[in-house]
Amino acid sequence: MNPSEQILHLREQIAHHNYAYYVEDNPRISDAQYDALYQQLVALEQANPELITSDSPTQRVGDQPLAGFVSVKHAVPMFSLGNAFNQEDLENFQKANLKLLPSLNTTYSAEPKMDGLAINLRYQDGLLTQATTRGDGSTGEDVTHNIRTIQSIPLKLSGTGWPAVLEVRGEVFMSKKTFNRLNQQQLEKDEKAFANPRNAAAGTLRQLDPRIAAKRQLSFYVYGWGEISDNWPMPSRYSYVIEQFKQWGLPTNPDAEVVEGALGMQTYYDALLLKRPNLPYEIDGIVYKVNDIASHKILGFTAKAPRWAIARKFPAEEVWTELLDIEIQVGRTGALTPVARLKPVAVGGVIVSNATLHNLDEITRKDVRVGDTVIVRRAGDVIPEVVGPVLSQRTENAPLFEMPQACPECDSEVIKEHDKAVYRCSGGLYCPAQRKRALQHFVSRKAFDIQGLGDKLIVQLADAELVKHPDDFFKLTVEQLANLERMAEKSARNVVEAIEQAKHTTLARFIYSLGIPEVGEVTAKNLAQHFITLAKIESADQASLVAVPDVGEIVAENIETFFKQAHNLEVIQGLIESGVNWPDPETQKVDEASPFNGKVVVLTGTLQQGSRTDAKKQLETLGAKVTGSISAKTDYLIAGENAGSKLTKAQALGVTVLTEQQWLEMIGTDNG
Ligand code: 9MJ
Repeated sequence: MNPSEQILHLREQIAHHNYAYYVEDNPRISDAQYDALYQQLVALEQANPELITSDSPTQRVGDQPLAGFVSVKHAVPMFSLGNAFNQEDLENFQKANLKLLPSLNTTYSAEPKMDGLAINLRYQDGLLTQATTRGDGSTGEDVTHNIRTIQSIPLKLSGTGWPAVLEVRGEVFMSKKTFNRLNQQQLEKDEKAFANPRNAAAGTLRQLDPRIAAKRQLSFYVYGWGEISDNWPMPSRYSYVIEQFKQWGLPTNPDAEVVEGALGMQTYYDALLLKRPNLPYEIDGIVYKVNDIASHKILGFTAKAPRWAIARKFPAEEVWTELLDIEIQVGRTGALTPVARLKPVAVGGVIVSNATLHNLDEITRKDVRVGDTVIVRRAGDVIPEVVGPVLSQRTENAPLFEMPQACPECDSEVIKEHDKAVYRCSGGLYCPAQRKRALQHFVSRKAFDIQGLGDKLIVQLADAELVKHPDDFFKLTVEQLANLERMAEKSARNVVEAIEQAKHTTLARFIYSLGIPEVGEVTAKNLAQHFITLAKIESADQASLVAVPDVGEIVAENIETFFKQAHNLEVIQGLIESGVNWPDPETQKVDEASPFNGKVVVLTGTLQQGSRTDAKKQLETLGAKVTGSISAKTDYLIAGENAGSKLTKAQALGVTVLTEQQWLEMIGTDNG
């Protein structure tokens, strides 16, 4: 053999042993023998550098990091899958398909749903030329340099008969074993551990330097395809196509099976759920695909996903851990929220160490006690929750949880609101926790919207007693800010500048920023629109407050109480003296200019945006007279859904009929 033939022979042998080792998990030679083959190849290539080609196993790992990632548009979009959560969903999936295609062959490919990243591999004339991430489905990123380091992915297809262009798709993932080893190493290096194998795989593909990916040892299983040359005679079944890919050296999932009908799907599910803990990789469900490919074309796609495939998700994962403590958090309005401090535990792909327990009723209902072993559940991206205690593990005399009688932050008396599960600290703005939350609320996006004043900085300012009340923000100097830890002079300047800018606001934002209990953004807007001036809101009584849309008796009481407190009035005074301002009501008398001022209006049908009572209040605010029946004097009928006889009558009398949408557009609140 000449060197060229020798090199080709060695590459084939190495590819063959790679497959045996990485895909079949069944090596035929020892590591030392493999290394000898590899070194022989390296030596031959060094002696004959003109014979080095990109598909050589010596060329998997480039030695130069990339400068950046390049976006690539997919030749065929990469779709996602619809979800099923139970057997009934699967039966409906099959029923819907049978309805569209009564002759459907209900044989399915059932495959574990790998929890990794979808990748498109492009082979041209059998050589791997490009690997791209899914991205948003139409455009992904070129990660060829990292994908080439995955030993189980052939750089060159084996066998014969592949189409000139072949794009295969599948999942790049990290095995549980590799993941645990990687995290061990991360911790030894004092670096952050990855929350789950999926994040570890994603983090690896995001590396610009392929030498990192090479060390991390990712895996790959093929489960689909993208662009394929037209002249390739595609087999008639999905499972045959996957089998063909396997013949060409692409790794396929050994746990996939062909199953029959809804019953077959269920049997596979039951079996895989039992196998799940012992699988070498993480999965989050099962994918079922109609096996007959001709049917794929007939069934087609919905707006989001193919009709011929569906992902059945596994139920939320539950784990046991220890409830170390129940701590109390104090909110902006003084509400005390019990929070479970848990012994950190991995569940549903994240490490959980806290979970809200909501309130005392919830704790009593679940009967969780400090020291209990508790069940923690996390479904999908949902916030983790404590399901309840494992009673068999409870130690004797586990203490019942009680709400504190004094605020843990300021020692003020705790008051239980009648008829409600809420316990509140009575300290008001004397309580440092409430004060910090109130200050955070004051600068938040929908209130004064002061950029650069983050939660942490506010805690620093409050602890240093530089800001006690909202008006103190406007007295801050660059020097004061720059003296705080982790605060550079330039940032300090920017913050002061942002505070100065924020002085120009609107009455609605101003009201919202005060943090009156249960007065949110919408109520604040309604109050501003109804009363026009702050002075009128401050002096409003119950009766005039409940005339405002959205304002019921409780909210009216909260507002009245708030403006009776001397310390609140002092803060408002302070704000105004600091230069806080909003446009003069004289120049914004939208009411009189409103198209409803002086008009007679009737409401009918069901409104989507709120009750008819609220709409009536709002119309009255705009100067309209709202009546109950249609007459020749009626100017407008606002007709919601299912409008009946009033609509007919209005049409007969030639009264202008507005849809809810038209009405909202006229008053300029159609998009909130
Ligand atoms: C996973 N994640 O294992 C698909 N998948 O098919 C399998 N994903 C898929 N198939 C079409 N086994 C789109 C996604």
